[in-house]
Amino acid sequence: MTTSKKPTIFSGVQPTGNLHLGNYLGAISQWAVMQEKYQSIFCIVDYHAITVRQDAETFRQQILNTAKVYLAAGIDPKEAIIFQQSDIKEHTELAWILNCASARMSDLENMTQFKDKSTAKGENVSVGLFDYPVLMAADILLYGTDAVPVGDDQKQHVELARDLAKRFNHDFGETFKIPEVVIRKEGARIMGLDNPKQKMSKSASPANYIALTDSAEINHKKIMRAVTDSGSSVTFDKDNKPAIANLLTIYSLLSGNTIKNLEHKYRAGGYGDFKKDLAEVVTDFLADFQQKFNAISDQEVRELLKHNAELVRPKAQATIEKVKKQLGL
Ligand code: ATP
Ligand code: LTN
Repeated sequence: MTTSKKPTIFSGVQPTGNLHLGNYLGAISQWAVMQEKYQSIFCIVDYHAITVRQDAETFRQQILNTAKVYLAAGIDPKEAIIFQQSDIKEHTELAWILNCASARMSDLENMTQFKDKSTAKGENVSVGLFDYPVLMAADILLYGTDAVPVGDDQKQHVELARDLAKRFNHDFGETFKIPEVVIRKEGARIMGLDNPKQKMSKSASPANYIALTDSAEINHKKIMRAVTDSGSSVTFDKDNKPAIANLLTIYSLLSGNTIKNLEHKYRAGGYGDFKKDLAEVVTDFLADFQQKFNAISDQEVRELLKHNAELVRPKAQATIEKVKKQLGL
């Protein structure tokens, strides 16, 4: 990976819960498009996932399944490097160093995701959940990342990574590249089917999301039951018709049809026909995706992850060496 002249992209998904259409449309599908032009590194961020309690056996399988999702979404293992975060101890090492040298309590107190997630968990919040964005900054900065393709909700975390890198460079000498955030125009924030005011989330109830593993029957039910807006016209209006705007976005991204064309197609039909057709589009997508997912064995994934850890390790080590030197360690 050191020989490539292409700019580097780095991104990751937590191997928890059910990955859903929001993860796919907001992040992973975008990676597949970018992989040709960039030296691409896609991480399974298992250390982030343990900020909340995981069941060990389920977790082990979820880590493998997340790699399978990347592959089924079209990430080419010959073009891109898929690896497991906990295989490279330099991630936690750099996180600690950034904790001490660059991150401030006030930086982290301002993170909206922490505020949301900690409010939801009440008293039972780990220190790791608070520190989560610093580990994310370490992930990004270890590899000299140029760009970070993520969904809209992660923008604030990437901005923190930029700030920490700048602060470190200023205080200890030029060390880190400053990464750019990349957010796609449509699909950056897919909303929940049961509540179009909140993002689709795997931590919500199953009625909120379409999981990439949902059967045709379940998917059909979820879409037919998805909340709609008052009125009956299928028009894209995020402010006044957030539910229909969200369904139109999903339809458009999965079918390749423009939103304008879809509005025209359903101008006379009302919500029923529109939802029925959308359910079919999503079902076709899921069938194809699941066929690819199921064709990949656990063993294949284990070998790929093991091999790829060795590909990324030298760069991570070189960065840590440089950082330690700057600090006198
Ligand atoms: P949760 O679904 O529990 O809120 P999360 O967003 O905290 O999960 P991940 O599942 O690790 O964490 O997110 C992986 C990627 O998917 C990130 O780039 C994130 O921005 C993107 N993503 C997650 N939800 C959505 C969504 N509803 N719309 C668009 N992108 C999303
Ligand atoms: N916090 C991210 C996952 C993540 C990530 C990263 C994304 C961890 N490390 C580095 C991009 C780059 C989330 O989506 N929840």
